[in-house]
Amino acid sequence: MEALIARSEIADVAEKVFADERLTIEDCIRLYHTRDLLALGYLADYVRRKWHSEKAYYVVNVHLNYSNVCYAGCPFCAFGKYPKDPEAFEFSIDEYVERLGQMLWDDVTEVHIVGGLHPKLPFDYYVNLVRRVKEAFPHLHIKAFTATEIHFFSKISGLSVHEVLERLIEAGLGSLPGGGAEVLSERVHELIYPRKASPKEWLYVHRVAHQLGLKSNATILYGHIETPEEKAIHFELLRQLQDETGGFMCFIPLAYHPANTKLGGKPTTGVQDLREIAIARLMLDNFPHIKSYWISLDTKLAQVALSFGADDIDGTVVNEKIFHMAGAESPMALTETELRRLITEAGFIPVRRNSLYEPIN
Ligand code: V47
Repeated sequence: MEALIARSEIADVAEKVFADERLTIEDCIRLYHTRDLLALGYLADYVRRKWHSEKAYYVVNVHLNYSNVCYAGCPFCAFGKYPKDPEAFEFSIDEYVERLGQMLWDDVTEVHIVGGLHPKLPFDYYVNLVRRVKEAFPHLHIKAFTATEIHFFSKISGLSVHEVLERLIEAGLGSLPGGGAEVLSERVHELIYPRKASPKEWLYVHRVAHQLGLKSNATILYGHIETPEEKAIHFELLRQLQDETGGFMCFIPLAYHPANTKLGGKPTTGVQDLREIAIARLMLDNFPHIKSYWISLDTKLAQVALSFGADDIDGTVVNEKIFHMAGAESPMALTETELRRLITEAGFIPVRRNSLYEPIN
């Protein structure tokens, strides 16, 4: 294979990868244009195996949104609804805890909690939500609120981002999910998520979270109006912050799903999806984990992505709404047995993990 790589149009980038040299923004743009998908995949797999050898991780978790009410109105999103929309919902804290209880079985170790930017709920609602979930289910790790929500809580409460995070941590927050980054570009921000945290604000929340000892994830939403240059800068910004703090655990490329959105457009293709996973693995040389989120890629491609740089396949999930409202045809849940089978059949060793990537027997 290495002889084939030497003849590939990305042979010079390959040399850097084998020499453990950091790729540049220009290298990244080249990788977005190469037709040599197998060479790209081989390089990403090479790096992935250096980090994790044959291991591929999964988590036994559930997702439960507290509300889909959102005033931001981002045109790529089919999940958020204005308050008067017949599909808008919000749970009281009692309802939330009850519903969550119905979804839990003995084995679940994580709940993923996100919502929209709700124009009316006070900051105390979110603190109490975390506190009540932790009191009711002390063994659960609470991965909650994107940096966009944290930034919004700071605006509605008049507290600093630091104070908002301190109060949530005190209530039982365990880590931050990676959503809301979209593409960290001023142009993309202005065009498709102008009412939400800007790239600088999103990065600031993660910086403060890391300073407070909270681990977090990062995402990119690809396949809409963004350019390869913008994605390369997205990686560069994340890589710089990670050099500074070391607080990111995992990066998750999210494929844009256009159904029921104002932005519309076409779904991504398999080649594009594998390219994004592989480039993420090569550019984010200081991120331990790259996730092929099966909800977004569907199970078959998420499995193949394990050979294109991904080492984590996320979890059992249950009750996902953001992608399914935008047309995702992936199942609503997978069992632990199904996750293990996907990983094993792909030639890797399944490792059940907790939310901080510690193996669980
Ligand atoms: O930030 C919204 C994206 C994200 C659409 O940290 C869409 O482990 C595709 O961040 N098509 C939220 N994507 C989901 C998220 C996430 C999911 C799973 C695990 C983790 C983690 C994080 O979903 C949003 C946005 O970028 N999104 N609408 C859409 N139509």
